[in-house]
Amino acid sequence: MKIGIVCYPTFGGSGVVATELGLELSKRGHEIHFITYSQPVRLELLSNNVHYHEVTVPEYALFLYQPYELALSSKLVDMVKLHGIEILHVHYAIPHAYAAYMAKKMLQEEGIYVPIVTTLHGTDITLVGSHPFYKPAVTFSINKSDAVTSVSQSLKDDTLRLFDIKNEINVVPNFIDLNKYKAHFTDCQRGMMASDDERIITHISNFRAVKQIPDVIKVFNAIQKEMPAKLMMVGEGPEREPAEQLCAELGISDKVIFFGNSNEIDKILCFSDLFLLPSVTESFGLAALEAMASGVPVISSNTGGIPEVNVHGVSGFLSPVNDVDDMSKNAIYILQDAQRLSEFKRNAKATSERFGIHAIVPQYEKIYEDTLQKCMVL
Ligand code: GMT
Repeated sequence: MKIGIVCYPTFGGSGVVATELGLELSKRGHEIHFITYSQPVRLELLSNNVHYHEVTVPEYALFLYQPYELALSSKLVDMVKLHGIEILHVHYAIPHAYAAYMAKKMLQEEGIYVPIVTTLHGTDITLVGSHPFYKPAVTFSINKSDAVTSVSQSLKDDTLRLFDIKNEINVVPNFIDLNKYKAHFTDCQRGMMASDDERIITHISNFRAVKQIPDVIKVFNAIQKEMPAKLMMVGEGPEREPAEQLCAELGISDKVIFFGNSNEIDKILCFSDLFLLPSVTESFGLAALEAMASGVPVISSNTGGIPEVNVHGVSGFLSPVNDVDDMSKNAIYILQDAQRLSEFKRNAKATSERFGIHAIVPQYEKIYEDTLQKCMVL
């Protein structure tokens, strides 16, 4: 199949899922066309089967807001015609599903029919999409998609609760390439980050308010009072500066390393002992899954889709949002006993194996085939 993939190319779960999906589909013989405003961060190699088409928005001083949706719709029309793209898979409803619907309508005028698969990733529903300013357009775009998927049962339930949805929603969870997480970092650079007796705690996110960054710091603060420990903070975003400030106030700055964005999270995870994800809401928690695949247990909130990934008492522990005391207690329980820590590490890895790329990507392929079939009949 010739598949067009639209996504946000920056660091963030939806772009990562879209990119890894495209790359795996290309290995399975499909021709993939990424259409977005810059090359996705995890898309390193382009090939015969993997193409990238940049959407550019010409600046015009009259416009207070430059019309990205318009540029994207036009680019989709041009690329579908030029490359014979058969199906468009858009990740994140806003504004991608909306722009794709406009492209589909323009193409129909020329006798070309391209079905749209929309994948809902989380904040496009729970935080942004349900805002009254966007809700009618998001509802419309979901209902006009030819197939809709969500990354967890919890996100599906939220979508049906928040919007008036007529379409069926298929749950297709986030996935990981388990081969990438085979412990092959013989040069695992733990020694550069911490001494042998220190536990290494890690958090990876885009440092938005929804990630509840202060709770990461507070849980770590409680841990380091009980045992020698270091905290690795990976990512960039508006909450980074206040987080550095909080570390200074607590007098733990020397124990916290802020890395910024990184393309080498597998290397950081390979020397981590525990992962913290205390988010206010989280449709799935790809970062937690990536940690688990590296054999890192997870202390998380029990919100959204996280309980579908992190199994309480097995791969880590779940606590109510903001319950720093419970999260700290659970973290210390895992970390203070070496044998228990090893067991949680093994369990985390085993739990992640349910989400292997080879089990999940065929589910998307089936959705594409069914959608094309259904649209041919219509
Ligand atoms: O977590 C973020 O802020 C990034 C966001 C995104 O849209 O890129 O991630 C969402 O999609 C991921 C991939 O499906 C999910 O694993 C994340 O849980 C989800 N984030 C939230 O729901 C907050």
